[in-house]
Amino acid sequence: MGRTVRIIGAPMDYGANRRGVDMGPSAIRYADLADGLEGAGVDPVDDGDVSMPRAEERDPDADQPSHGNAKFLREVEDVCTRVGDRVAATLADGEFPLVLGGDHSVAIGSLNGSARGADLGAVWFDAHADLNTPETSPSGNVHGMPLAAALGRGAFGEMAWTQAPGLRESSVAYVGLRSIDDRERELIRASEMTAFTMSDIDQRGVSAVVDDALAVATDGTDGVHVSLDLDWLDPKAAPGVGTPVRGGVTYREAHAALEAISRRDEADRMLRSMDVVEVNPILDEANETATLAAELTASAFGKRIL
Ligand code: 6HN
Ligand code: MN
Ligand code: MN
Ligand code: MN
Repeated sequence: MGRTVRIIGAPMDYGANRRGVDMGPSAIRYADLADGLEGAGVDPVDDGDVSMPRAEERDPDADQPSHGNAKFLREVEDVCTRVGDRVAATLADGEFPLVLGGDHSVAIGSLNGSARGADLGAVWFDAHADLNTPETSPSGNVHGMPLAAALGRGAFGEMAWTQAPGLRESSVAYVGLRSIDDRERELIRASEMTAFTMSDIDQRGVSAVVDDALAVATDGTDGVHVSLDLDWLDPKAAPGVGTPVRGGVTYREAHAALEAISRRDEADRMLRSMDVVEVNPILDEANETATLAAELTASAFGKRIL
């Protein structure tokens, strides 16, 4: 018997600067995610979507004076608390939580839930560093802040709901960075995180880089959270994202990377939780990006060509 993978939809767009990313979970399901997972030998169970605060009540600045430059933080808290509780409950039942975004702010919930009572490592596949705080963010969009939130940096130090208790900075590895804000660059350099950029992938190949990222995230931890932001890929392969950055990994490199995750997981079952985020069907071409998201997820769980 394979593992049960519980699919948790988080149709969140409060953390991003454009609508449409809230349709990500539907689009990824429509792209036959469940069939792909079965093909990978795991047993998918769909847990449905967590509920969202009503769009009519959206007001980025309403009654949130103490949160500085972080839009819709109260809505993000509402959603991420529910995501975190579902992730923690899924793990307590011995199942694997797979969170479908939604914008990347949902990872605040995934990390919080996965790091309750466990030492967690994280591998962050992203063009962006997502390390802004309400103080440093140039946009105010919380999807550019989830790692800072989980690590309790800046104003997030006062917000217990954002924090991932068992996540140590030194157990976080980025893969594929290529768009970093100036303040984030300083923060990364001063941090204990490991950052592999696109240049590292160019020079060493994606499989070797992912193996190194996994070495960082597994060292002294109970398991690894994989966060897959689809803008990690080149926009040619994944056009349906809100913040595309050219120069990302190809379709083949992306598959090789997630296959490297599954090879390691086959050896020591280190994969603990995962989120797949930033798919925006409105910006997509014929559901190509959602289809890729579903395929890459299946690859992470061990789906092979032969
Ligand atoms: N994402 N660094 C930029 C910001 O607004 O903070 C972009 C963030 C993009 C976040 O794609 O998950
Ligand atoms: Mn089944
Ligand atoms: Mn991101
Ligand atoms: Mn990104």
